[in-house]
Amino acid sequence: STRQFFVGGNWKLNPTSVGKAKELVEVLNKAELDPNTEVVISPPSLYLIPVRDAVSNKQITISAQNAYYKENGAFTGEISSSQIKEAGIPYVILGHSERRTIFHETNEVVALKTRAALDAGLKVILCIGETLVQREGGETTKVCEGQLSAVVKQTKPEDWSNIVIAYEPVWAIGTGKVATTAQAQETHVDVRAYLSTAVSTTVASETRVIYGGSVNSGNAKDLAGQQDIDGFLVGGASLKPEFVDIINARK
Ligand code: G2H
Repeated sequence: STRQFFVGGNWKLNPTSVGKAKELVEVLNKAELDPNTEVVISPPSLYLIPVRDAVSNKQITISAQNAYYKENGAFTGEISSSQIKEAGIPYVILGHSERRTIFHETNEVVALKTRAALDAGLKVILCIGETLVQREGGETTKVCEGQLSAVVKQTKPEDWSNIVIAYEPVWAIGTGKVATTAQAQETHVDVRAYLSTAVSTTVASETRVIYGGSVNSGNAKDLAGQQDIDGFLVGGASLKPEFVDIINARK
């Protein structure tokens, strides 16, 4: 396919100092990265600018982990997509399951945030995924489609060239329980089938659908070999040297 392999490092609320954040960047600056992989690292908001400045390898770009849907105003504690864009940060992660669960973000809020980010000129890593109860209840497709359809309502087909979908089954996040390659591939096919009917066949074939949830250097190659898995969103392992092996999973 023509879809460029994409590996994102979602640092979440880590590390605990800007010095440690720069050390993580240093490892990547010195590493030999597959030139065909798009690499995006996502530090906490406070470290976005120092991390941006510490990156010397042009292959690596930066992502915020969240952004509010208003540009400015009385929204204590928030940062906006236009501020992120202005700071030279090209990406934002939206709809991560931790945002949805811990911070009660609905599909509609995630869709408004996606609209605002695209309007500000950011590219979006849009996270979707089902819980264990939902998977066991046979609701995986329905849940993912509901999360996507809220975004479809806020977007036009041309917006999707600036969206990367991260399929992250909630039961596989930080639990060490990775989805089997077959389970991941199957859901990625379903996501594409949905995009094909809800948006267009072009968007379905050109949008990158990446997998997230306990990806590590041990399982990355097998997952990366699947036809519809276009890369990864990596949490825990993005804080370790093995992140380089995940970036190089197709090498
Ligand atoms: C899923 C993933 C990164 P981890 O949240 O978005 O985290 O790889 O630690 O499961």
